[in-house]
Amino acid sequence: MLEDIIRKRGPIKKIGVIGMGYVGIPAAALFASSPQFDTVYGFQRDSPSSGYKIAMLNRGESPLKGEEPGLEELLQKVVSAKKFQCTSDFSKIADLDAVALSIQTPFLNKEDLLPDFSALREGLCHVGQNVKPGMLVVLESTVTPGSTAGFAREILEQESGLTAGTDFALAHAPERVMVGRLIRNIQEHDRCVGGIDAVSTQRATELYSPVLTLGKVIPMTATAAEVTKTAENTFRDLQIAAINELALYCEAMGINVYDVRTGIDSLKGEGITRAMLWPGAGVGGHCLTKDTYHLERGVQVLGKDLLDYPEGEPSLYVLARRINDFMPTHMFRLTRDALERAGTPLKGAKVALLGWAFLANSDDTRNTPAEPFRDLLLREGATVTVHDPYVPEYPGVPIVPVVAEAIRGADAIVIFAGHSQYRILNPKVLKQMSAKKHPVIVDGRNMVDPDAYIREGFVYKGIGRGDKNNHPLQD
Ligand code: SAJ
Repeated sequence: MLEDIIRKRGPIKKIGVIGMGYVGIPAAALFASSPQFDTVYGFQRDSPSSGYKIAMLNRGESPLKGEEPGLEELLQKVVSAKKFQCTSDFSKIADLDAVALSIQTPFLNKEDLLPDFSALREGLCHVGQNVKPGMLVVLESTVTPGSTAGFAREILEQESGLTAGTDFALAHAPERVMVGRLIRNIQEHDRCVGGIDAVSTQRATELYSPVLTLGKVIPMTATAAEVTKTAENTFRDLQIAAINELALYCEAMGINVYDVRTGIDSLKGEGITRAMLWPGAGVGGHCLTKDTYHLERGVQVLGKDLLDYPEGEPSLYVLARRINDFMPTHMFRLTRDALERAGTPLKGAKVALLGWAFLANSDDTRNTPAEPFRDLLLREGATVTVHDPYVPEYPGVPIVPVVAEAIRGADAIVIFAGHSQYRILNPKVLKQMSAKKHPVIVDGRNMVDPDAYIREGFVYKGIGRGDKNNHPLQD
């Protein structure tokens, strides 16, 4: 019995984390800093693209970009205490009590939205070749519901000849990291821990409890944990789509969506909530753009022929994705209509695109909604100058670091990311820089005061600003 084998093995002391990235490094550092555990190995393929991380980590240095409060000190501490070391020797897995796989699962391409599990499968093979009776294997990567008890279990059993749930424990414990708060999020967020059976859930709870400070373990099945992770992002995407649709309605009805948002949000009280998020130029990033499709595939595989749903109706969640992905097109149409009002042909128009990152005050450009917007403009023969103070470069897209370079001579200025500095741009100065009689300003993130720009002779358009989008032109 697995329970007996685990009892004989005793408490978890030696841990492995596979995949030294945004998820694996803080996880390994926190495991290593816990007095309950003796040794942590960070496993990293010695590949040309990321093998350099091994030496860095063994010097206690973080290979991650950007500020991560507390991470470097933690790494220095656990490396000098010889509680953590990074290696590409996967055979060391054989001496461990528990192994967590935190390997990225990107989409193969934007079209068919199928996940690329190849790196995860490779990691699972390494574990399968070294797993021993009584060990715990945990998947931290975001996977399609059904994967842990499905292909992950199959690979582990095929490679080892052992049986999950009988010889070794298997669970899913999805990560909830956020760049800039990697350590804090692991310690303070609750952690869903889902085993393929109760013994696996219990063993995985032993692994995660010691690193939680404010957070607590929420036990469930592996599949429920997979659905939790994908659905929590699906729901956020849905909430954003709901307010994006309301913004489009308000534009059509000539009212200000932000007044309506304030009105709706004012309804408070016990059990009364309206999670009002913010309308905008679009939804980017690595989570919300993918997790809906993981959930959809999960229900198609696991719920095949069992799902009862209104005939012929599309998934609400996929529709939400389509609405959010429509917002860059809407931004293009706002820009096109405004240039028309200014009497400037779209072809040859000079457009300043402010904010390439997908998130305000961030350098993260993954799946940025600014890209489809720029493509639409280029296709119509406009020229686009991209400004972003946080993003130094992006393949195939020149980015200027000084906003004046983008604004000079611009026919249209379009705010795509909510970077704070765009809130304090001076319309008088922008008007002079643009040297146009009626320059266009399109506000994708509710950053500017419409009247301040309209007074200077701008043609103003804003997401959700039906009350201002057809203002009279000031000469
Ligand atoms: N966005 C809106 N309106 C909003 C909120 C966001 O248009 O009201 C847009 C943003 O501009 C961005 C995209 O959506 O383009 C995603 O923004 P996000 O705030 O959701 O940031 P992410 O993609 O980094 O989401 C992460 C997720 N965290 C994890 O997966 C661990 C998500 O679950 C968190 O809820 C989110 O951070 C967060 O709350 O910060």
